[in-house]
Amino acid sequence: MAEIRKAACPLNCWDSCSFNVTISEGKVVKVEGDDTHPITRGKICGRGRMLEKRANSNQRLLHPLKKINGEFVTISWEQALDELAEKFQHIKQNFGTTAVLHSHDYANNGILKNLDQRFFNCYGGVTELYGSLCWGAGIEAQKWDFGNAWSHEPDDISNSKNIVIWGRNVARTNMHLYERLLEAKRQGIKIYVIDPLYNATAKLADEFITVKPGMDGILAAGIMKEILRLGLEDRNFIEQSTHGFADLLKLLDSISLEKLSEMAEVSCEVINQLAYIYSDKPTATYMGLGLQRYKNGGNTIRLIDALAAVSGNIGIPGGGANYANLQVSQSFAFEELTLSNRKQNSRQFSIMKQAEEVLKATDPAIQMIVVSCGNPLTQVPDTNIVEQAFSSVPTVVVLEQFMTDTALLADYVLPMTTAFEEEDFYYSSMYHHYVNYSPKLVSAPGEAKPDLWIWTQLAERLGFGEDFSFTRDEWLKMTLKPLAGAGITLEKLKDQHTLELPVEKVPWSNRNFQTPTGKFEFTSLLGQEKGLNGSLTLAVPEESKLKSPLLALKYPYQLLTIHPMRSNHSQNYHLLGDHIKLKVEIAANIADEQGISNGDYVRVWNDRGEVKGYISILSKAHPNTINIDEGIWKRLGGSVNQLTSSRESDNGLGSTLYDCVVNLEKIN
Ligand SMILES: Nc1nc2c(c(=O)[nH]1)N[C@H]1C(S)=C(S)[C@@H](COP(=O)(O)OP(=O)(O)OC[C@H]3O[C@@H](n4cnc5c(=O)[nH]c(N)nc54)[C@H](O)[C@@H]3O)O[C@H]1N2
Ligand SMILES: Nc1nc2c(c(=O)[nH]1)N[C@H]1C(S)=C(S)[C@@H](COP(=O)(O)OP(=O)(O)OC[C@H]3O[C@@H](n4cnc5c(=O)[nH]c(N)nc54)[C@H](O)[C@@H]3O)O[C@H]1N2
Ligand code: SF4
Ligand SMILES: [Mo]
Repeated sequence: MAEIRKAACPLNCWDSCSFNVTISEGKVVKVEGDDTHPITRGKICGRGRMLEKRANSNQRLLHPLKKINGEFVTISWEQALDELAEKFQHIKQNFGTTAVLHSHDYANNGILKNLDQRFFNCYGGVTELYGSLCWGAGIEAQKWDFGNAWSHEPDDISNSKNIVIWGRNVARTNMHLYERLLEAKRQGIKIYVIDPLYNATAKLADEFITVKPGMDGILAAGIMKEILRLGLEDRNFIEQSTHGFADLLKLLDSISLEKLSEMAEVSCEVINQLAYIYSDKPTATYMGLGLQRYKNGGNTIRLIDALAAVSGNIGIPGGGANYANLQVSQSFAFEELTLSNRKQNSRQFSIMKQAEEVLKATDPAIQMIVVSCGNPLTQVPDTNIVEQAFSSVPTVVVLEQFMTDTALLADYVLPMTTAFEEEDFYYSSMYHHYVNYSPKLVSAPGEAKPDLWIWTQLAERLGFGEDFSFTRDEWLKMTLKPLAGAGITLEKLKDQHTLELPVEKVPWSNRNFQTPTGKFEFTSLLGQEKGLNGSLTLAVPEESKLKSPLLALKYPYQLLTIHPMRSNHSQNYHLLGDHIKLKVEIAANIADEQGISNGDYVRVWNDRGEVKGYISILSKAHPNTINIDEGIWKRLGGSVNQLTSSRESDNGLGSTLYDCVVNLEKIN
């Protein structure tokens, strides 16, 4: 007899959907949307539905594996855990705990997935990664400007007069915002899309504005310059609630509108039009993460924030400089969960440069890498160096569901459960502020185990078992403690399945910013305290003709590697079938210049590496722009990160994945 139960999407996504999962004979047979969820309202995407296929796939890892003489052999859990515990002890005694590197990312949004940090802290503190491949530059930028990265609640969008979707591929990556855009359009709200690619969201827009990749800050500066020339700025907000406006004026006076227009490759007429749109309040800005994956990424987000401030769109219903919503993750008891005070030693590597850091580490050199919830061989920039680094370390341990590119390089591969095989609750700090409970629905195949089970088993063997002697209920209650005052308890969450977190629905409406001056900061004191340039600048991408003219001559095209439609990063490619081909999308001018047609086989390369794939011409993309969706596996022609750079963003905390120039030629 089939049974339908509520569950939640575990994937790293804006939307954090609630599910109705059909179970029959102990197996998940169908994943559908739960129409009682106030935001996701019964609709889910193909990645969510594919979780059934992921769970039931015959490619699942079922037993612990150990590589012996280059071949994986099945071993027992007992042997795997005993050997690993012994290695942890040996490393601690002979090299110190920071000889272990914990490499992880955001593969799963379950709260208990953070317990890996508790394990490594209790072990004594390992080498950890800081920064984020995903959104780091922008988060830091908003901390400088507002003191925090908070967004308006989804319902607030109906208060807008204009909506600017700035570098977010909403139709593909954030489907429930797309639903809201459709409603907004019916309501008569105007929608503008600013993007180098004419994506599915652009099709819905009243106007599509194409911009040179990485030049959005320059465009925002142009719009501010026009607003000020026309006297359309919000004087009250600027005078009462901001710091450093004189510095901004000086910056805008240092350059002409024509020059800004030429740099951004957006006409003065369009800039003028955008000045009126921003002043016709309330105008909401929804930024994506694409536009900050550049060397100048932090500054770009800061200039867009500044535009929202100058035009008076901060702290008002229907406005906002919406990027991430850290109010969500800030609701839980992370300290108590992860026990960072238990760490005796620590060392940090940048997540972008983890491979280079491994290769040059001494005192101590890295003896073991443990990978949880990530696939660095495919997802971290400059793949060839990542491969070299991971191959150079004596022991690599990968906790995985499938034999990924990273797992293939490992010495130990430990088989993990998928979301429906363990209990947790799920949240996302990207869009809405609801949490979803997800019970264990089915048993795991073979000997697959939850991450938490592994940390618990290893902790026992290493003598800190009591730090892990909690039941799932106790762990979940621990994380929810700060929410007791708001009436949020585990019992209520289990009973109601989806709960709304207490957040500011229109952040900064009281104009109490969390910055050192308590104001919105055009010139950031926090940035200055960190020894960085806290002033806004007119910075451009590192790999651009303005910054690196010789490089741009050799590599005339800008490569974007945006998120794929049918996969969350690398997670589904192996399930989509072996006919999958790497698609190279190119702007029409490139096809014309090189005499290339749809379907042609090409090589795309730069000094870091090359990939090969099949052409698809984008008639409306910004000139000289190429896109290859990220996430594709080595055996299918990837990773595209063979081409990308491990450089960090201006504020040190973000990646520069889209700040990448390449050349391209037709091959046979
Ligand atoms: N289908 C699908 N959805 C996903 C994911 C997935 O892998 N697949 N991943 C999830 C995760 S982890 C994340 S971080 C989010 C990311 O969500 P998004 O931010 O929407 O996704 P990206 O693919 O990073 O890039 C988005 C857009 O930025 C544009 N862009 C790139 N460079 C620039 C620029 O310089 N200026 C401007 N204006 N636009 C630019 C691209 O053309 C693209 O349209 O998506 C989440 N949702
Ligand atoms: N070129 C390029 N590179 C990018 C990006 C880009 O836009 N362009 N985007 C970047 C962004 S935004 C992000 S967020 C990162 C994402 O980088 P990752 O998080 O490394 O990417 P995923 O493909 O989601 O890989 C996660 C792996 O974790 C496994 N996994 C899933 N659930 C669990 C679990 O519960 N436990 C364990 N142990 N493993 C699990 C999956 O099988 C998968 O192999 O990639 C970044 N890399
Ligand atoms: S991947 Fe995102 S949109 Fe798709 S089902 Fe999961 S949370 Fe919803
Ligand atoms: Mo991400």
